[in-house]
Amino acid sequence: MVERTLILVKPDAVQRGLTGETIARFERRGLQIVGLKMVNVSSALARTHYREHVGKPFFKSLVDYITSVPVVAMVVEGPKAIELCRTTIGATDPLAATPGSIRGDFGATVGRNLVHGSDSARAAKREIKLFFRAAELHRYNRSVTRWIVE
Ligand code: ABT
Ligand code: MG
Repeated sequence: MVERTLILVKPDAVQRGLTGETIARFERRGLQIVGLKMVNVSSALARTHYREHVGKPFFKSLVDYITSVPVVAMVVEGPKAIELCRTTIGATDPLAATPGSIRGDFGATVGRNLVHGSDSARAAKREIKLFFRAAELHRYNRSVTRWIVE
């Protein structure tokens, strides 16, 4: 089943120069990037995006963090992309994340965990809409992925 999911390269990853590395992990996994841009996350967008965490003790620092500097937002497509991306990203707490995952290789604390990936089909649909207009998403064209010798 081909799915789309929202990935955010969070402020700490952007500032540490891990944008390319992060994008490469998804590309090399065999997934396609169908939307990509840098976004200054407003406080309103942060609150909507993380609405399930409203009221939790870490909510304010979460909003401060995600709005601190621009993030790189992308929509990634592929078979079971939602679960595949979550596995590629690793567990929420980098301490528990498997080495080989992004958080397992580059992360240290849950409050600076580098990457976001939608956690369900419902969340993916909602979050993609928050960050991208339909016209900003592209259909992947398999006919241009191989050399054509004329
Ligand atoms: P996201 O991909 O950012 O949604 O992380 P993930 O889905 O792996 O984890 P969840 B549970 O959604 O956490 C959202 C953000 O809240 C931060 N957080 C979470 C804390 O700072 N302390 C906590 O105890 C928990 C549970 C980490 C997540 N990301 N950020 N930034
Ligand atoms: Mg989450």
